[in-house]
Amino acid sequence: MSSIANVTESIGGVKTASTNPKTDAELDQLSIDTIRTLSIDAVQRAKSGHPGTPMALAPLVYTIWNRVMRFDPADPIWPNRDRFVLSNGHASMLLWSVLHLTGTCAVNAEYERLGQPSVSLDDIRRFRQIDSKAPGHPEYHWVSGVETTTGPLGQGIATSVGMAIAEKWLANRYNRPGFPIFDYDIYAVCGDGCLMEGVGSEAASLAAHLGLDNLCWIYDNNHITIEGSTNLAFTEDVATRFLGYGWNVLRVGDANDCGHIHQALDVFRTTTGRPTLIILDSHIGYGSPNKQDTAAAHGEPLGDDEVRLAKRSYGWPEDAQFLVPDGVREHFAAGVGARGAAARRTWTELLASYRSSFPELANEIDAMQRRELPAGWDRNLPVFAADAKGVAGRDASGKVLNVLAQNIPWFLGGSADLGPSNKTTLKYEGAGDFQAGNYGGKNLHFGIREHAMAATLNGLSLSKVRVFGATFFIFSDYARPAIRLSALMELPTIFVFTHDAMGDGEDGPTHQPVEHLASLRAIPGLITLRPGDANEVVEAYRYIMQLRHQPAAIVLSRQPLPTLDRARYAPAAGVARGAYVLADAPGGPPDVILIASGSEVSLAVQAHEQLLAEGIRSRVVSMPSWEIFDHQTKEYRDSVLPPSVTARVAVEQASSFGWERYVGSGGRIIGMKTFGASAPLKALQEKFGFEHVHVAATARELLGKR
Ligand SMILES: Cc1ncc(C[n+]2csc(CCOP(=O)(O)OP(=O)(O)O)c2C)c(N)n1
Ligand SMILES: [Mg+2]
Repeated sequence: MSSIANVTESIGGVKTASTNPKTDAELDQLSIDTIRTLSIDAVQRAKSGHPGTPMALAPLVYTIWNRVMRFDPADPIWPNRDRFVLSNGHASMLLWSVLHLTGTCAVNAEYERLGQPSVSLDDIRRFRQIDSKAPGHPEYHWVSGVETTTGPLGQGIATSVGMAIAEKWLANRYNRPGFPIFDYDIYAVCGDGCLMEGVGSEAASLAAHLGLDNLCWIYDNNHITIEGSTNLAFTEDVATRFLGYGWNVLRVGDANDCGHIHQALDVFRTTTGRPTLIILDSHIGYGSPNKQDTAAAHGEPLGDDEVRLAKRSYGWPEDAQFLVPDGVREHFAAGVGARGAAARRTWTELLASYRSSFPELANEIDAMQRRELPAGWDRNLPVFAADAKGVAGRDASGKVLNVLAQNIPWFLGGSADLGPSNKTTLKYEGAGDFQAGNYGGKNLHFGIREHAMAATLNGLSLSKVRVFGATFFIFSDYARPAIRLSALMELPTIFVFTHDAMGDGEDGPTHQPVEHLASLRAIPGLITLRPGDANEVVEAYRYIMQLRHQPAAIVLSRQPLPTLDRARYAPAAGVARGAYVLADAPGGPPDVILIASGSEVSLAVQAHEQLLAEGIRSRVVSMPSWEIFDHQTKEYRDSVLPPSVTARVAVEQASSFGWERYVGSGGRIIGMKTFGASAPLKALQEKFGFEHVHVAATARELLGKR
């Protein structure tokens, strides 16, 4: 209300060069109201969006950014910047406003600073329109300054826990006395939705267990969600819940009280040993006389009349649109701009002298930031000798992970309490467990929290640490929303899934994945790999580790798989092409092609030998990854699956869904059409047709040779 006199002087671009100097408090209010009105106008112009929460939280976001955060708008990827996560992503206009007003610069996918604004006023005018840098929800990789993609409620706060773990790990490895190279904080703003979602609870529990005192969540306690009052479905005592987890819980009773908000943030910064939750009482749609405190303010434009009334209540010129009054940009430049630039300058100087004292560590930091691997990253990878009994996929994986984690200092990971079964435990001397008091450990223990594990892994990936996380393949369902986000964000997160099919037979259908491969293959950008023997496991990791902007899921058997004789069959290096001719009929094209992945590869090879002995010219294609194969040249794909050979059989212990694309209308699919059953593996293989005699018979039948 204090800002009207000054603002009216610059309506519609007709500026009357005010000579009234504004006080800091006036500039604070003007800046806050600018965030509010930009948000209101953008939603109104787009005819869609969420105005109410930006109207309520503008003072909070203003205080965090302009008073507290160490963030340099000139370099939004400076490694030691404080992180800001907007977990209630529907309030994205908060972020677009502040990125615009701070003049945050754009960076491209190769980490080059482009010098142009990340979000222009024109982008805000085109909020939610095609190609605007102000999309509906915060999109990492699309808009510089967005630290993580949010929108699916709960993901942002869960991801922020990974960012906090990363900071602790980085500080432990790289800081030296007098060299606090990593000492940043993570701020995450969330709403009722984030705190209702299970993933938020999993992550909160883990954060407190790990004592992450670099993490501050601010909870927008507005008692409103889409359907109306939180009395409908959310009446728990949030403060008591978080105290129970072990958080430091603070309360700020008025979301417009920047002084108290600032004080609470200061308390967070001096609190050690536990994360902080600030419960902030707010009024959704603050300033809108008819919509404040109602669900109507959540997700629809206010309407022209109500926009005017809201602006009037702020003392804003009622007809001005997308107005950034004189002095606001300068106020951000003098606040976060100056503070961030100074902090980055000091840090850059610090890093320079660190580099002369600790050149190797500095090089690691450089490589990590560019998502490069250190020289020799793949030395000593195991080679497995031919062996009919063979090695379980998970065992081969465990050996590979233990080598990679020693070669790549910043490669770490863990499991959702299944380390001994997933074989993901890093066992070499000094690997250690990541715990409060031992933030240098490389074994992460996520507990039985698959969803938070996957989101946390994304937070670590966003922090440029290279990570893997493991569970049984069946429970990838519990992690799927975060797996999807890793693909959407183009992060090289690695998901290790063992017990890939019916290998733990007796556990029964609850533990036997069926549709999971198809569902992961359906996620754009995710690389799924189901290697067929131990050497394919090695090659799968060799491929995965070189990914910089894509997540991967490696799907591994519980039971031993024969290690194929690579002198007799093609080298496992073919994995890098997604599918390759493993075994062929000599001299000339095949009559029939058997295509298999994982445990079914050796089955196909057995069937192939039998068919060859019968004089049938068969070929075996090992196909660990559809996605990689699909990206090969047509020439290569046609050389593996010649279009003229239409007699094709696909064998995979998973839903048959989708295999038509490789076997064509004339082919056959030996897959799953039902759930499995509880029985020893052998009985299941027999019941569901995963036997080489059945594969051979299917091929024969296709060729009309019974
Ligand atoms: C996982 C998930 N479920 C549902 C939604 C749809 N949705 C978006 S906002 C919202 C209500 C959120 O309420 P709250 O977090 O209190 O936000 P406020 O309206 O207070 O800003 C819902 C259900 C979503 N974005 N993500
Ligand atoms: Mg709410």
